[in-house]
Amino acid sequence: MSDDLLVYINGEFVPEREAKVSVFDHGFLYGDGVFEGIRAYNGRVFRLKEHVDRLYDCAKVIDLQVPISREEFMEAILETLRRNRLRDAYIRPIVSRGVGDLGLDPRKCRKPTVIIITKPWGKLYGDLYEKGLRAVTVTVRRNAIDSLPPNVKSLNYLNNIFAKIEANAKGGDEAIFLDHNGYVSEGSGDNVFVVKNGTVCTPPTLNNLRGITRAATIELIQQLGIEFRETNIGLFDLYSADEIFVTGTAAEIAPITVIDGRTVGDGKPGKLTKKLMEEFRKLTESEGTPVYE
Ligand code: PXG
Repeated sequence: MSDDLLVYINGEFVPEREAKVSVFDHGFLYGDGVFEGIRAYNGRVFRLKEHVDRLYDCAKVIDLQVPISREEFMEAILETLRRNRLRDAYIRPIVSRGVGDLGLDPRKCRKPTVIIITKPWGKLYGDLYEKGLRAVTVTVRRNAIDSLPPNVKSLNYLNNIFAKIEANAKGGDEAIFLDHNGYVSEGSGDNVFVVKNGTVCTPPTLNNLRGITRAATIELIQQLGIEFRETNIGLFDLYSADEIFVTGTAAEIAPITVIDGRTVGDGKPGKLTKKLMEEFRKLTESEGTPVYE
């Protein structure tokens, strides 16, 4: 069934089996490109414009000109969902530098490659939304902000994969990065929040991805009248937190109940975390760009 799904490649819809890129594409050779992760809930795409805007911002930062307009990109995403008759889906837009030669020089790549993959999708962490995730901080530091800024959702995710490998080895469900100053940065594929004495805190976005779910969560926190602070977070704050949760398109809002072997709060998903999970579910059910109307 999944084999019949169509993938958008440079304006054409190609069956998954035949959806291929050149070995000379610099996205493949060097991780030279950018991507997004978007969700559709019940026939509506959540925060479509925000995701496409971030994709174009990231492309700009790596000096990559996306060959179609933002409007065309959004329409291509909707059309890919329609062709695949999907209502609940994970959407993966990719823009790579395109086909070049074996040299690094991006000027050799004449035309960026644009790909949109869509897949049926459920919950990333299964029953861990009730039980909570075990998180571990990792030795590998988040990419320095003055080398590959973590704000760029680039195709070069080795830093994140390093973190995931380490988390796997340590028996963690998710890795938490520190930056080179020892400040909490983010998870391998999500942003981090801590709750202490009723105040929700998350790091400013200089050392992490400007998560769309992070932004939506902050809106919910403020609408609910919960105290909120954007502030640097250290290991002390992490280990002494009443609640910890992560946010991401794939993860949604997921509670962390163990951090580096220490029990968070009473070891169950926290009260504010559960409230935000509930409100986030309502939000994804009530807004979004309609795919089929
Ligand atoms: N930080 C990083 C490093 C991410 O990759 C987020 C935060 C959350 O951002 P959004 O906008 O989604 O709220 C991400 C999201 C996965 C996976 O398998 C996750 C992401 C990308 C690819 C895969 O969990 N990114």
